[in-house]
Amino acid sequence: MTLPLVGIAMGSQSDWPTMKAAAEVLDALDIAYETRIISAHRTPDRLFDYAETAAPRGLQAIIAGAGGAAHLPGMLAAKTRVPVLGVPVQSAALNGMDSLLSIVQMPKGIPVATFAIGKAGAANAALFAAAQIATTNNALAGRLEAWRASQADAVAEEPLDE
Ligand code: RP5
Repeated sequence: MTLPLVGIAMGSQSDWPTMKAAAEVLDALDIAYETRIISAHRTPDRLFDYAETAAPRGLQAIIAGAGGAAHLPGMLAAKTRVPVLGVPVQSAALNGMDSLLSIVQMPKGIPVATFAIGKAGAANAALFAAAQIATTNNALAGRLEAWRASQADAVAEEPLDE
Protein backbone atom coordinates (compact mmCIF):
# COMPACT_ATOMS: atom_id res chain seq x y z
CA MET A 1 0.00 0.00 0.00
CA THR A 2 1.34 3.44 -0.95
CA LEU A 3 1.30 5.94 1.88
CA PRO A 4 -0.55 9.18 1.05
CA LEU A 5 1.56 12.28 0.42
CA VAL A 6 -1.40 14.66 0.29
CA GLY A 7 -4.48 14.92 2.45
CA ILE A 8 -7.68 16.35 1.02
CA ALA A 9 -9.84 17.55 3.90
CA MET A 10 -13.28 19.12 3.63
CA GLY A 11 -15.76 20.49 6.10
CA SER A 12 -18.76 18.57 4.81
CA GLN A 13 -19.92 15.96 2.35
CA SER A 14 -21.46 18.91 0.49
CA ASP A 15 -17.92 20.15 -0.29
CA TRP A 16 -16.96 16.97 -2.16
CA PRO A 17 -18.20 18.05 -5.63
CA THR A 18 -15.75 20.96 -5.33
CA MET A 19 -12.87 19.09 -3.71
CA LYS A 20 -13.14 16.24 -6.20
CA ALA A 21 -11.41 18.59 -8.65
CA ALA A 22 -8.29 18.33 -6.47
CA ALA A 23 -8.53 14.55 -6.32
CA GLU A 24 -8.82 14.34 -10.11
CA VAL A 25 -5.58 16.31 -10.56
CA LEU A 26 -3.74 14.14 -8.04
CA ASP A 27 -5.05 11.02 -9.83
CA ALA A 28 -3.79 12.38 -13.16
CA LEU A 29 -0.34 13.00 -11.66
CA ASP A 30 -0.27 9.64 -9.85
CA ILE A 31 0.16 11.23 -6.41
CA ALA A 32 -1.08 9.15 -3.48
CA TYR A 33 -3.68 10.95 -1.38
CA GLU A 34 -6.41 10.43 1.17
CA THR A 35 -9.78 12.16 1.60
CA ARG A 36 -11.42 13.07 4.90
CA ILE A 37 -14.52 14.96 6.06
CA ILE A 38 -13.41 17.06 9.02
CA SER A 39 -15.58 19.86 10.32
CA ALA A 40 -13.91 22.50 12.46
CA HIS A 41 -17.29 23.12 14.08
CA ARG A 42 -19.00 19.72 14.18
CA THR A 43 -16.00 17.42 14.65
CA PRO A 44 -13.29 19.48 16.38
CA ASP A 45 -11.69 16.42 18.01
CA ARG A 46 -11.32 14.77 14.59
CA LEU A 47 -9.64 17.96 13.35
CA PHE A 48 -7.09 17.98 16.18
CA ASP A 49 -6.33 14.29 15.75
CA TYR A 50 -5.88 14.62 11.97
CA ALA A 51 -3.63 17.67 12.25
CA GLU A 52 -1.48 16.19 15.02
CA THR A 53 -0.82 12.97 13.09
CA ALA A 54 -0.34 14.56 9.64
CA ALA A 55 3.42 15.18 9.85
CA PRO A 56 4.37 11.88 11.54
CA ARG A 57 2.33 10.00 8.92
CA GLY A 58 4.37 11.65 6.15
CA LEU A 59 1.81 14.00 4.62
CA GLN A 60 3.58 16.73 2.64
CA ALA A 61 0.54 18.93 2.02
CA ILE A 62 -3.04 19.25 3.21
CA ILE A 63 -5.59 20.68 0.80
CA ALA A 64 -8.44 21.90 2.96
CA GLY A 65 -11.75 23.11 1.56
CA ALA A 66 -14.59 24.67 3.49
CA GLY A 67 -17.44 27.10 3.02
CA GLY A 68 -19.09 29.87 5.00
CA ALA A 69 -17.30 30.53 8.29
CA ALA A 70 -14.49 28.41 6.90
CA HIS A 71 -12.24 27.71 9.88
CA LEU A 72 -10.98 24.31 8.76
CA PRO A 73 -7.82 25.38 6.88
CA GLY A 74 -6.71 27.85 9.54
CA MET A 75 -7.33 25.47 12.44
CA LEU A 76 -5.49 22.66 10.67
CA ALA A 77 -2.58 25.02 10.01
CA ALA A 78 -2.57 25.99 13.69
CA LYS A 79 -2.04 22.37 14.71
CA THR A 80 0.44 21.11 12.09
CA ARG A 81 3.60 22.28 10.34
CA VAL A 82 2.47 20.49 7.16
CA PRO A 83 1.67 23.20 4.57
CA VAL A 84 -2.08 23.85 4.36
CA LEU A 85 -3.60 24.90 1.03
CA GLY A 86 -7.00 26.47 1.56
CA VAL A 87 -9.86 26.19 -0.92
CA PRO A 88 -12.86 28.48 -0.40
CA VAL A 89 -16.00 26.53 -1.28
CA GLN A 90 -18.73 28.53 -3.01
CA SER A 91 -21.46 29.12 -0.44
CA ALA A 92 -25.15 29.57 -1.25
CA ALA A 93 -25.69 32.74 0.78
CA LEU A 94 -22.63 34.79 -0.22
CA ASN A 95 -21.23 32.98 -3.27
CA GLY A 96 -18.02 32.05 -1.49
CA MET A 97 -16.87 35.55 -0.54
CA ASP A 98 -17.43 34.54 3.10
CA SER A 99 -15.33 31.39 2.59
CA LEU A 100 -12.58 33.31 0.78
CA LEU A 101 -12.24 36.02 3.41
CA SER A 102 -12.41 33.50 6.26
CA ILE A 103 -9.52 31.52 4.77
CA VAL A 104 -7.31 34.23 3.34
CA GLN A 105 -7.23 36.64 6.30
CA MET A 106 -5.02 34.60 8.58
CA PRO A 107 -3.28 36.57 11.32
CA LYS A 108 0.51 36.76 11.17
CA GLY A 109 2.29 33.60 12.32
CA ILE A 110 0.09 30.80 10.95
CA PRO A 111 -0.05 30.81 7.13
CA VAL A 112 -2.63 29.22 4.85
CA ALA A 113 -1.97 29.39 1.10
CA THR A 114 -5.35 30.45 -0.27
CA PHE A 115 -6.67 29.57 -3.72
CA ALA A 116 -9.59 30.67 -5.90
CA ILE A 117 -13.21 30.03 -4.94
CA GLY A 118 -14.56 26.68 -6.12
CA LYS A 119 -13.33 23.95 -8.45
CA ALA A 120 -10.61 26.05 -10.07
CA GLY A 121 -9.11 26.68 -6.65
CA ALA A 122 -9.31 22.99 -5.73
CA ALA A 123 -7.57 21.94 -8.94
CA ASN A 124 -4.91 24.64 -8.57
CA ALA A 125 -4.28 23.66 -4.95
CA ALA A 126 -3.53 20.13 -6.16
CA LEU A 127 -1.22 21.46 -8.88
CA PHE A 128 0.54 23.60 -6.30
CA ALA A 129 0.99 20.64 -3.95
CA ALA A 130 2.37 18.67 -6.89
CA ALA A 131 4.83 21.45 -7.69
CA GLN A 132 5.97 21.54 -4.06
CA ILE A 133 6.52 17.79 -3.90
CA ALA A 134 8.19 17.80 -7.32
CA THR A 135 11.03 19.94 -5.95
CA THR A 136 12.41 16.76 -4.36
CA ASN A 137 10.84 14.11 -6.61
CA ASN A 138 12.21 13.93 -10.16
CA ALA A 139 9.68 11.38 -11.39
CA LEU A 140 6.81 13.60 -10.34
CA ALA A 141 8.55 16.64 -11.83
CA GLY A 142 8.53 14.84 -15.18
CA ARG A 143 4.84 13.95 -14.87
CA LEU A 144 3.95 17.54 -13.94
CA GLU A 145 5.84 18.93 -16.92
CA ALA A 146 4.12 16.43 -19.22
CA TRP A 147 0.72 17.39 -17.76
CA ARG A 148 1.42 21.07 -18.43
CA ALA A 149 2.65 20.35 -21.96
CA SER A 150 -0.49 18.38 -22.70
CA GLN A 151 -2.63 21.27 -21.38
CA ALA A 152 -0.78 23.65 -23.69
CA ASP A 153 -1.23 21.27 -26.64
CA ALA A 154 -4.99 21.25 -26.04
CA VAL A 155 -5.29 25.01 -26.62
CA ALA A 156 -6.12 25.80 -30.25
CA GLU A 157 -4.18 28.62 -31.89
CA GLU A 158 -7.30 30.07 -33.51
CA PRO A 159 -10.92 30.11 -32.39
CA LEU A 160 -13.50 28.03 -34.22
CA ASP A 161 -17.13 28.88 -34.92
CA GLU A 162 -19.29 26.92 -32.44
C1 RP5 B 1 -18.91 24.24 6.16
O1 RP5 B 1 -20.25 24.54 6.08
C2 RP5 B 1 -18.64 23.20 5.12
O2 RP5 B 1 -17.32 23.30 4.68
C3 RP5 B 1 -19.65 23.49 4.06
O3 RP5 B 1 -19.08 24.21 2.98
C4 RP5 B 1 -20.67 24.36 4.76
C5 RP5 B 1 -22.06 23.78 4.74
O4 RP5 B 1 -22.02 22.48 5.28
P1 RP5 B 1 -23.31 21.56 5.26
O5 RP5 B 1 -24.35 22.27 6.05
O6 RP5 B 1 -23.71 21.37 3.79
O7 RP5 B 1 -22.88 20.26 5.88
O8 RP5 B 1 -18.56 23.78 7.43
